Amino acid sequence: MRIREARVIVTSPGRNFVTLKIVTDEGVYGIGDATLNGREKAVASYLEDHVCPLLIGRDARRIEDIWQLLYRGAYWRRGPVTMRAIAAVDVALWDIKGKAMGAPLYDLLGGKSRDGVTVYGHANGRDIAETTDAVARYIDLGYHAIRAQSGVPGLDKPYGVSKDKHVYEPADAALASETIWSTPEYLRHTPRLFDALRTSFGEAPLLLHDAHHRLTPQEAAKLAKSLEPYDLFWLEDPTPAENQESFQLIRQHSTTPLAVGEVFNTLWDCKDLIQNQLIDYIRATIVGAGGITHLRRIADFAAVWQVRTGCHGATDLSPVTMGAALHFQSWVPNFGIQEYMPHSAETDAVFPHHYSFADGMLHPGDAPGHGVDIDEALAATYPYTPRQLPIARLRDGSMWNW
Ligand code: CS2
Ligand code: MG
Repeated sequence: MRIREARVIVTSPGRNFVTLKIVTDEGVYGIGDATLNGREKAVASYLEDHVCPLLIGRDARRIEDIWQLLYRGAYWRRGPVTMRAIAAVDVALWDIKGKAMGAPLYDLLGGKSRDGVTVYGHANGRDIAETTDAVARYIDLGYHAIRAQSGVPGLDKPYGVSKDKHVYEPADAALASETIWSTPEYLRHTPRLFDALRTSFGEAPLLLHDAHHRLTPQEAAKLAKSLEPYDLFWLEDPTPAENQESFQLIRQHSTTPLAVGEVFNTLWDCKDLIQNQLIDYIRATIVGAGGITHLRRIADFAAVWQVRTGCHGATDLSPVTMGAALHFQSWVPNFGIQEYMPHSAETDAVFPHHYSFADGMLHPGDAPGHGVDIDEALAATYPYTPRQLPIARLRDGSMWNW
């Protein structure tokens, strides 16, 4: 089974997505997601100009060898662009293998380890009252786990709060829009949010929160400690994780579970965090971390220290990634949870899929491969629209972490 064609499809049904389609000489095709929010064209070019020509004529069954070719052969290893390009090829080849063998991906990985993939939804509001109402809505929808983000008094355009009560879409302008951040207000406000949520909903709901890289290690330790009475399922991205050692300070002061990794692209980004037991959940994704082939290595490494998966699943990861992730999360023994921000109806129409939501869980379906397709004709009606993520500055103008 040889690779006859590999082409990149850039489409923007409400937001930009980059998809790779690989077609074999036997007519079987597979698709992979290569979307990098705010830098989509970089990955599209990396694939079109440097990777696709390398694939033509190769045996589509040799997934591992092609992964090693693209990783070692680039010489310039790692990074979000390279690893997303490799991920797209990897997932497309796993999709082809599943279709050729008439097997859903989870069966190729080792079969299902659970009946469904527990997900968490995104509740947000401009203030505590609106956020409380949003959490109530998610509970009514059957979610057992809910991420809560609210506006912070005195801060404009807070992270994670949608403008119009629809799904939060951060990439909101052709060039990075500016937001102002101030940590003291946030550190005072956040415990009040979770105090109000526990008062309203009791101990049962699994509550999560994303600090989105905004704190220093000491501030993160302070927040994690202040949230202990509210028994969070996890505190996410408490501090930037380039310096993996910095998580020791948080661990010394709090037992609030920590989750990191949506910006990671290889095992090397999280090796120390995992082996020093500095985190509880690893959020690396199939699209961000080199595909199924590499994320499986990260998950198996994490299992040694009982770190569980908590894959990122925002709307800027396409339905192709969600489909593949649900097969992966159905199999992986050290499963933690899966983030789920439903895509828009126009996105779902471009990417028809077999996965479905019921009783707080997503189910991958049993179609061969990952069960997601792309309607190329419909995709072509949504041309690329330049969009970038916001940036954050402190009130004195200093650049900060968005
Ligand atoms: C967030 C993301 O879902 C999350 O946990 O961190 O929404 C993140 O802001 C976006 O994926 C960035 O593109
Ligand atoms: Mg996050």
